[in-house]
Amino acid sequence: MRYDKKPTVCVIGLGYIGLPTAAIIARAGCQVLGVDVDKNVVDTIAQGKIHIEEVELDGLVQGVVSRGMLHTSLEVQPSDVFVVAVPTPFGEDKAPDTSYILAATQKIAEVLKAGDTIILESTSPVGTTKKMRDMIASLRPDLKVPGLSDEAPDIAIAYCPERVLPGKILEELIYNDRSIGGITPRCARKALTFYKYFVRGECVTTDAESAEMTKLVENAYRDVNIAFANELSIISDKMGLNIWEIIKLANRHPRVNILQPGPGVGGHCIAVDPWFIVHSAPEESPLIRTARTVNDYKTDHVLGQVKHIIEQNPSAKIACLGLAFKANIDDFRESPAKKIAACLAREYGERVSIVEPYASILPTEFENTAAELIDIDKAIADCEIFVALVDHDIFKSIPLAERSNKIVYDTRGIWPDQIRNPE
Ligand code: SAJ
Repeated sequence: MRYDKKPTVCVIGLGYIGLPTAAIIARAGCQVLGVDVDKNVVDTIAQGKIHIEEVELDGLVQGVVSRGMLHTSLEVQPSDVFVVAVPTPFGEDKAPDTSYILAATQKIAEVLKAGDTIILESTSPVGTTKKMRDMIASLRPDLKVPGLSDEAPDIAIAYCPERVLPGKILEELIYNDRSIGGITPRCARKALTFYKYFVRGECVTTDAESAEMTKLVENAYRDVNIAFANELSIISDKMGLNIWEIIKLANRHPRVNILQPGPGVGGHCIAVDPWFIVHSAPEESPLIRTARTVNDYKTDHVLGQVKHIIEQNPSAKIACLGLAFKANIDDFRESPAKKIAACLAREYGERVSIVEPYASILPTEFENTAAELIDIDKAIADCEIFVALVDHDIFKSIPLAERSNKIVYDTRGIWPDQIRNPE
């Protein structure tokens, strides 16, 4: 199956996934319209600029916009392919909120024509792609939709989750394998033809529900494995053992590969997606639920231990190293490091300084605190307590000579040459 000429594409949602995806598709030679509800985002990209940080994204967007391959709009417009990459947050009760997906579907329905393909990329609870299909069927009774008619359908609908890692998005968009779940096999083939324009990894077709569940399973797998590492670190704190040494030794076993403990799990994916599984099957998912609880609790555990150290050293100044949710990125969303640093700033006022090379100002959580954003040299000169919260390369490079007189609490194991965390 081939498109006679490269399809026109409308990417809805221009965030961390939608914008890089739109730019890569445009670079592959498709005319792309990027749509977002935020006028600021639409205007910024229209000028060839970007509103998020991602390696090499600025040059790519600037290039495709200046060549006229990527345009932006607040409105969905007729296209051959629609790619939906909007957020799916969860509510207070951890129930997934698919309202952005359904709002996008409604907009697509207004401009949909026979021959079009709709692809959902947002992380979604199982059954969401079929919900989109049902919504299209009710809004556009003039179109034959897949799976609801014996005749050949007019349109194709598929689920194809992104699985790219922040910091490596452009590379992984091209080289990762993709699972493509069609409402019908024909839908999957249609979507596969599209992905072949820009994906070099293998594209494997399946049904929509399996692809939806696969995405949730991937992130739940990682969450459970990080929870194992975090639980081991809490146990080791109690037993007075060095968890970094133990994990390093255990991982020499050919079938053991324990992940790294940290201050908790951050970002918009791993700490959220497992709840979608728990919400669908609460009785059947004790392990996944407990992993979430352990990873959330790890942040409180770190906070408790750091406070203990601070209170034993009443005049010492404290440097919190890092706010990002993980190393070498400027993304502070749902970051346990930010949560810990902000709690310390609220409690210990001007004794607390923050070092975050990826921030130019402190996030809003630090409003009404006396905490200051300082550089690493000032922290080395002025602070007696170092709380290492993020494993940014710049922190790893601080030699022992510059830390040996510090009281160090290292949540990431970045300084194996330092005496382990004080009890
Ligand atoms: N973390 C640890 N210990 C580890 C690994 C990670 O504490 O050994 C922490 C990180 O510090 C961070 C959090 O977990 O706070 C998540 O980081 P991550 O690098 O594991 O994942 P994300 O959130 O950046 O991206 C994940 C990826 N999923 C998987 O690896 C299964 C990515 O491929 C997905 O595309 C992304 O979620 C997503 O959008 O769903």
